[in-house]
Amino acid sequence: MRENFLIVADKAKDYLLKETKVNQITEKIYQHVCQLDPDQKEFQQAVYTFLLSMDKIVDELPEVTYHKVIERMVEPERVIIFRVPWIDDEGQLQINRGFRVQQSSALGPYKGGLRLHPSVNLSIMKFLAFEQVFKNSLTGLPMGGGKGGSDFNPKGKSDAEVMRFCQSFMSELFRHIGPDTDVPAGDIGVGAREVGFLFGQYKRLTNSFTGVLTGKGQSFGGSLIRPEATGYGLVYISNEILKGEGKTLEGKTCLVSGSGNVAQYTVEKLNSFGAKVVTLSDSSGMIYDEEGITAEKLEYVKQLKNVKRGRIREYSEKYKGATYIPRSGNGANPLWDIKADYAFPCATQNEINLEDANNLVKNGIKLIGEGANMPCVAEAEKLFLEKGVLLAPAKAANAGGVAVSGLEMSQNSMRLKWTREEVDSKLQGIMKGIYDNISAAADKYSEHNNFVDGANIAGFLKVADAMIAQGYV
Ligand code: NDP
Ligand code: 2IT
Repeated sequence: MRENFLIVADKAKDYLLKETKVNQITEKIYQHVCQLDPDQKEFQQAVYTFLLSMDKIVDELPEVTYHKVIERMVEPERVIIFRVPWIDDEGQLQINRGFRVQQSSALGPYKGGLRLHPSVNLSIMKFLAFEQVFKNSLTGLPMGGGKGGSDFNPKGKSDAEVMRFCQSFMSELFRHIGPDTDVPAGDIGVGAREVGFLFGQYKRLTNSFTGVLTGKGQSFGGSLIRPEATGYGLVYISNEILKGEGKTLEGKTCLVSGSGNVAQYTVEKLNSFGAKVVTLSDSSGMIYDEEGITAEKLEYVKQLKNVKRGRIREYSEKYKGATYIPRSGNGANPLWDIKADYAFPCATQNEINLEDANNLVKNGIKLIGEGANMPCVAEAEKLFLEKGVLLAPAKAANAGGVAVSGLEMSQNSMRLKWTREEVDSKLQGIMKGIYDNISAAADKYSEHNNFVDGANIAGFLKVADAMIAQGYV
């Protein structure tokens, strides 16, 4: 039954199943998930990889409590699906589907981003909400987990169209969220512009100015460092992991994929640690700049992507030393076949398949820092762990974004604003805390440096204890 999820990379089936010890308790939970929602492949994959870590502890846990809790965790507390009608610039009526998956309120209000991308469906929403619960747990801040979004495609839409969409989306969502209930933020396709439009509409509908969204503009309650937080946090925790092995970022060559929020600030922070980033990408293709993406070039990328909303191809027209390779099909991605020390996938789920992972290993990669959520297929993660590649899993590695969202909530509740230095130093402390926590859990329950198990187990235990204390709800 567990092979179900292997639709993602069918040919790796034998490889994966060969050595995986299947535990009867988690196998039953996985079977149930697959039977309930056989078409939700991304959600099944997220549950599958989580359960592999649970296998390490499940036999030691008292059945009536923790096992039942795992069964409950894979079921969202609430799922809201709604229609989003809007009118385009030509006056045509348009319709999209909106989602909010309120996965867990065990540790605090539901918390997690909104994604606007044509690929959005219930499976993707559920996988993201599921991951968010354990990520938020690892931050140490009082946040539950959720995720939302729509299959609306922001590409090629005018500001006015995006605004009308966001207002319509919030006209339904507002009744399900609130500063003490559910606090959305950005994700793919949702940045400062969209959060602003959503916030404005929430304010009109409720006649209240509250911290109901994070990632807001600086003039109306947004936290300093929130735009930077995911990328910065990714580099901070990667640096901690490398330090643990006596390695550094200084002078090292890095691969970064994507060119949006997470990718941009990952490059910025890698540069400040003295590393050299040689790639970026978008859904159309990738650029390879052997000289490195300097601060000046990065500024160009920010303008290109955030203001002009252009394509990464234009980078190679501006900087002649760079090569552009258009994306072709679903095979190996040439980006992951460039020789480098460290790799930071920062675009989207399953962007590293087994072929890519083999290329990375063949070229001697030393660390994978997951900026995106679930960027590696399960077999790729397994290969990295087996080959001794340091793997910073998304739940820990990209938690800096939601951590600073949590700090934005605190600032909003206190009605004050911390300085850049204050927020950055808290972010560094949180990322160091996550590293300490997941490496201790890895040593205790799994193997040294298995941060995948470390993150899943440390994240899980806190949520489980809270659920048990609250009557298994
Ligand atoms: P953005 O929308 O700012 O950027 C996304 C980037 O990834 C773009 O370059 C986009 O290319 C590319 N991309 C998106 N979808 C695909 C796809 N299906 N195939 C190839 N490329 C794709 O999003 P973020 O930077 O915010 O998010 C990137 C990842 O990081 C996501 O996995 C997100 O869940 C995760 N994340 C984000 C956080 C945040 O605070 N924003 C926090 C934690 C995790 P194109 O322009 O062509 O669409
Ligand atoms: O995946 C994520 O952690 C995010 N998109 C950020 C969520 C948040 O609430 O800041």
